[in-house]
Amino acid sequence: GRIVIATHNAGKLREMQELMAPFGVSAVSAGDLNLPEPEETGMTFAENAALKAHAAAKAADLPALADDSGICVAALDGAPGIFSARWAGSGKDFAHAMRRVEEELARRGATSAEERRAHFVSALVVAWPDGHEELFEGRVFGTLVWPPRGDRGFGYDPMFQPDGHERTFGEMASDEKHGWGHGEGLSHRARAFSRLAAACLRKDTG
Ligand code: ITT
Repeated sequence: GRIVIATHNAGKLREMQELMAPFGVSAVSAGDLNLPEPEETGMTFAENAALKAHAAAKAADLPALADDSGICVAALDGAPGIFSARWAGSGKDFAHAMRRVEEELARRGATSAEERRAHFVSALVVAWPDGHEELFEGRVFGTLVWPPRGDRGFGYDPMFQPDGHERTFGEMASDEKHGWGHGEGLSHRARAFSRLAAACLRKDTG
């Protein structure tokens, strides 16, 4: 079968392709098909993932898989959250977005280790052209470091150190960030994919 990966984010696309590789499904990206980018008007990760997946499924007349994700900082009342991409501005400047997180923490006097807690969320929605959809979510908890470390990954990776690890996501090779070989995986996206895979297995086995 063929599926559309409904993202225009290159870093995310690469990870989704890697995470889907074991399934042997042939995937084409929304960018390759020149699909328009729908406006993300939802109030939750799940709503925005559904918006993107349904728009791509309708436009391409193929099943589509979308990821809506972001980083939630407890001491910032969950910000940037669903606005994680938007904090980088039109120039997609994530050095700036990470600095903004750090400045917001300082402004609020959030300096203790406990106040540097954050988690990533990934909401994956598979949508079919007939309007059917399925949702899978994953999250990973950790600590925000400053200054950022590492130049791998994308987005906020250099600032995020997952619990139980010494390296930030920005210092990890993608296999390590996915956490392959360790149960449900490590990253929010890998964990959402584990849940998707588990649901497919349940379906196949009745
Ligand atoms: P699409 O909507 O086209 O998929 P986008 O970048 O706009 O691309 P989102 O609206 O889901 O995607 O924004 C998610 C942002 O959250 C993304 O731009 C990153 O900055 C951040 N993010 C999500 N997953 C991440 C990860 O694994 N590592 C680092 N940052 C991540």
